[in-house]
Amino acid sequence: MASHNHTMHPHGFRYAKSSEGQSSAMQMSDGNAVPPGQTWTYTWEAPERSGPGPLDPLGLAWTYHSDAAGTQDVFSGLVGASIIYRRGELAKHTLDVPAPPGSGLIEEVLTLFLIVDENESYYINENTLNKTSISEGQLQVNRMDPSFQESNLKHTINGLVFGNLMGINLTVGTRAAWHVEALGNVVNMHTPHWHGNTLAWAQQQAGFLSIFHTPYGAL
Ligand SMILES: [Cu+2]
Repeated sequence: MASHNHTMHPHGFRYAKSSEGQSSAMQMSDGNAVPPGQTWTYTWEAPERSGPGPLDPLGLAWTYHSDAAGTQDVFSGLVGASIIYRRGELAKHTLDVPAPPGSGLIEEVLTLFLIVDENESYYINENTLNKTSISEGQLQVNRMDPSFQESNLKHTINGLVFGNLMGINLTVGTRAAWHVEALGNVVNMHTPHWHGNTLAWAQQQAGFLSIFHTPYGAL
């Protein structure tokens, strides 16, 4: 069970204030802070404008995240994505890659580039004190030590560090769409690079992308 209040706050959708899921929205709604063990149903609508525009790819990925205490929620790992397709496209795509042979589905990959600042995680105390064999009395941690703070910046793709994203398999000769997201604070500037492949991006061919926090891209 969660140890803190959480919410679901979407980007890209239309919603009433009661479905915003953002504590800083300053609106009294139980959906702005859902306590552990409780439930809340959000209603989000995807009007035409939530989907791809005329020059966009076939589907657009939007971020959602918990926002009960701002960045703390994201830096505790509570972040994901929704993809909104052009009308009639959903059934032609699959996030299971590689797609089943002969299915003709468009393979899709979604990668979130995020430097997780664990200094701001809900779990920093627990992780600092309890995840070592050193007893609490013996552990000397200076939270303000710049080196300690730097050591808690975890450079991740889909929440995984040190190359633990085990590889993404796509099928030769199949169309693929690759959604790229970045979130976080100002240090989040990423340049994903596809060695040996080129991408169609904004009506150009590209080998890499420059992305900053919060925007998204689909290739
Ligand atoms: Cu947000």
